[in-house]
Amino acid sequence: MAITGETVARRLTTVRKLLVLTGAGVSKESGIPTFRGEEGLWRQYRAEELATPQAFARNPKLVWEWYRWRQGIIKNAQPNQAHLAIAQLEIHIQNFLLVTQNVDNIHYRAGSRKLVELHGNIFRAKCNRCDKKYLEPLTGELPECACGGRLRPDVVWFGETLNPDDLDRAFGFARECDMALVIGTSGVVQPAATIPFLAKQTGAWVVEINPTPTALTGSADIVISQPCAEVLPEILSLMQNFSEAADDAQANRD
Ligand code: BJW
Ligand code: ZN
Repeated sequence: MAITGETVARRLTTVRKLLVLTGAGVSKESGIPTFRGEEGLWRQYRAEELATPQAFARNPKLVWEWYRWRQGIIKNAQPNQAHLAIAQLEIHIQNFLLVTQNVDNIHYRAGSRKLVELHGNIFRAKCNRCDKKYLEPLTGELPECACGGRLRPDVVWFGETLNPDDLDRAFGFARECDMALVIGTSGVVQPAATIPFLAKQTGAWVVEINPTPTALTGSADIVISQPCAEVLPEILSLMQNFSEAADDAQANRD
């Protein structure tokens, strides 16, 4: 593996507080389409045209149809090596937080528990009148709440605010961490896109893993331009080797 991966692995053996921020690219190798670029299109629509309260008010059937289509893909997908490696990092590094923009629940399925889902979860719904939460599967093309209100996916659409507790937790951790791994996000959607810059401003070492350059690329301390499901398992195994070597050296001194 390239020298950059080794450098990241060495840093991970001494990290005090690690933040991992993920986006759609982390689930790409599980077969789940990302949002932007050609492959982000669903029929002729772009995500920005469907993931809004206005789109839901105008055509709730169309929006539900898009979410049902995505739910189907996600249900049949499996966690990939990147999800699994991130779950392992949580086990090895005590002071850890995973902040994901993904709504696919796959980090959880891979074992991650110290997890903030900034944009919600596609397998939950909520009432647009009384805010009651429901778990999928729901019946009917246009599911309704017991109160008569309309149910909608429990995700954060453009123009809507994020859960303030989740955002505080993510921003607070970003300000305190000494290393941030930013994986598979184009970094165009706010406020999530601010997180790596907050970490950087307060002195953290920022690593980007993304085959395509983003607005963060120029500011990151290390950029690994490869698919994350290839790179992360290698970094994890190098990190474990370095830790074991350090433990052995310590044991020899004792
Ligand atoms: C790989 C890979 C591999 C591929 N390995 N990498 C300040 C300035 C300007 C605008 C705003 C602003 N503040 C707020 C706004 C408005 C708006 C916004 O940011 N707009 C911008 C687009 C300009 N933000 C909001 O409205 C947010 N709310 C808010 O701020 O409230 C307060 C407020 C309201 C109104 C006005 C002002 C303030 C809410 C944002 C909610 C975003 N929701 C969505 C949908 C969620 C539900 C669903 O899933 O349907 O979240 S949009 C969509 O984008 C989804 C994603 O989580 C999010 C981010 O996308 P992500 O993950 O980065 O995916 P991609 O596809 O963009 O990128 C994939 C990357 O992976 C690429 O870079 C690839 O190269 C890479 N990749 N394979 C590693 N194998
Ligand atoms: Zn209701």
